[in-house]
Amino acid sequence: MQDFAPGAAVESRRTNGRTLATALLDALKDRGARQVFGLPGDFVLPFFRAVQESAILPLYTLSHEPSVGYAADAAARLGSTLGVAVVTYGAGALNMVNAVAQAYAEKSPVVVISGGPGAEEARMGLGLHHQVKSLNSQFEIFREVTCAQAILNDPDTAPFEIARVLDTALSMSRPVYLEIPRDLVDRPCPRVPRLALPQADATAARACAREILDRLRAAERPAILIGVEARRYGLEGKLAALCRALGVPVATTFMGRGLFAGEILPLLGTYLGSAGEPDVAEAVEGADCLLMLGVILSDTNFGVSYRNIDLRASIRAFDGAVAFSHHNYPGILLEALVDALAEIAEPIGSAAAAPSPRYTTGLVYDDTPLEPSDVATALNDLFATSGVMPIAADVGDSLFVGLEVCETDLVAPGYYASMGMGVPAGLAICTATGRRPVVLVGDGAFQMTGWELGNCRRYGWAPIVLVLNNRSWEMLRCFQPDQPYHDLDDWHFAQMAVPLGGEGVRVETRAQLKDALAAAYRDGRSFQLIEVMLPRGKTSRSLCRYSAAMRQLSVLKDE
Ligand code: TPP
Repeated sequence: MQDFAPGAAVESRRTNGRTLATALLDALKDRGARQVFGLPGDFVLPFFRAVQESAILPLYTLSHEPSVGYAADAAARLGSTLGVAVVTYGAGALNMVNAVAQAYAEKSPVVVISGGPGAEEARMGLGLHHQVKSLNSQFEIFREVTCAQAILNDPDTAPFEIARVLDTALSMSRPVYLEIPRDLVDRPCPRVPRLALPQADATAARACAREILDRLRAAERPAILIGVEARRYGLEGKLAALCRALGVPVATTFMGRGLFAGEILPLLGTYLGSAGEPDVAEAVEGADCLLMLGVILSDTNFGVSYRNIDLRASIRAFDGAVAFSHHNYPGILLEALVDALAEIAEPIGSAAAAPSPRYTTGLVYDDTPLEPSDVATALNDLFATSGVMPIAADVGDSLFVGLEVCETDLVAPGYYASMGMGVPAGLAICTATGRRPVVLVGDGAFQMTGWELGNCRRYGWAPIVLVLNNRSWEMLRCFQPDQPYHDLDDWHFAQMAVPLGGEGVRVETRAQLKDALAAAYRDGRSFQLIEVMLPRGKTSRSLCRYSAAMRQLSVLKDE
């Protein structure tokens, strides 16, 4: 938990008509939140009314709480800022735990706001509807998946509590939890203060930067690997400049895919170990000094190759600390380190701004039945003529098809890997960026949250949604072949599009896919669902390589 200096609050005691709800909404907006996603219930109705009537932040309701959490998470990732998810007590909030857990694991600052029982009803001594074990059960559950929490049961202390919790979310880039008793929502409340955050220790950051530069200079084959903290803290521009100044080859992690779209730097591509491009693997694994900036040490980032990376020869800056050999520098935020490195950066290598990696283009217009990688080729063709679009990819082969599409903004849960994020993240792209996204989602994941497309018409959203329908949980079949329980039925998703307010078409050949994509691109009036029919037992080239590499690992050898 963040350690704030007591008494550092610069606080006005006057309420000026401000209520607990509007004080919270103003504080969210001041700290960068741009919208609220939610699903109401009786414990949170007073807060919903306040959100609507105050119009401080626009409100978007969705149909199921997991989607609310995923959308808030995606908005946070896209804007390098707070995402907001508002839900009711118990049935609502607990329905969102998995999405918040994912945001925690992947360092996304989602603010969970839950309504809660009022003071009077808490004193009744009766079990309240939506209560689990005690009235605090929900708080305790969220304590595990958030980095700061508060129940705002005292309007006098609420401003400080809100500031403490929201500023912790921003500085740690992890989710937080706020519960508002429903009878306190409209109570007068002073403005939420700006707290004096602990200052980064610039001297320590400079000392650390000097040591890092010495090590990079002494190395024969230095390399830089960059992960998601670069986006979470809005550092892509600074990092691109630093890498250009150093002239050291750079790769992004699997999770960091989509970083630096549009930036100029010596970027080799995405590091995927033995499942990825050999030149990227060689640069990262062959480095005698690997500088890892903002990288989560996860199996998806390194699992297919960890035996090849010498962590002793690496420098790891993550979660506010820097570690290498037996040295540890605590309390150094990534931005402070990047700034300190930029002050002293000098050319170490001669790696120049690399031309973008090549991606497959030129899908032949014919009657050949489709395979998964054809989807990426068709998108590359579309983007080459019409400009790139942001992508939201779900878990399954969609994630790997996304890796075969040229560099563009990508939202995908590459570590915790919960299915169901694709469509809600696509909707978040629509509202958070105003850009039209492409959603890549398998039929299994679409069965979970695809219905959220029914909310597009109300808000004027028009994503292009590619449902990769192989009538199968195909990714699991890669790890465990020949089991009938991986089979799914054919749900004919395209036929559901019109009643949901969009357009749908089912495609089976390359020519049909090309035509459907062109038509979907032209028609931005409503969501466009393209149901891409794919054979069971066939995955993208990237997933083939990844699953082959994973199968080498002992955990999967027996399957
Ligand atoms: N439940 C959740 C919420 N997340 C998960 N990752 C899983 C289960 C395990 N899982 C990983 S991939 C997968 C499953 C069930 C299958 C995905 O199927 P689909 O969306 O059809 O995509 P495909 O694998 O066919 O490309």
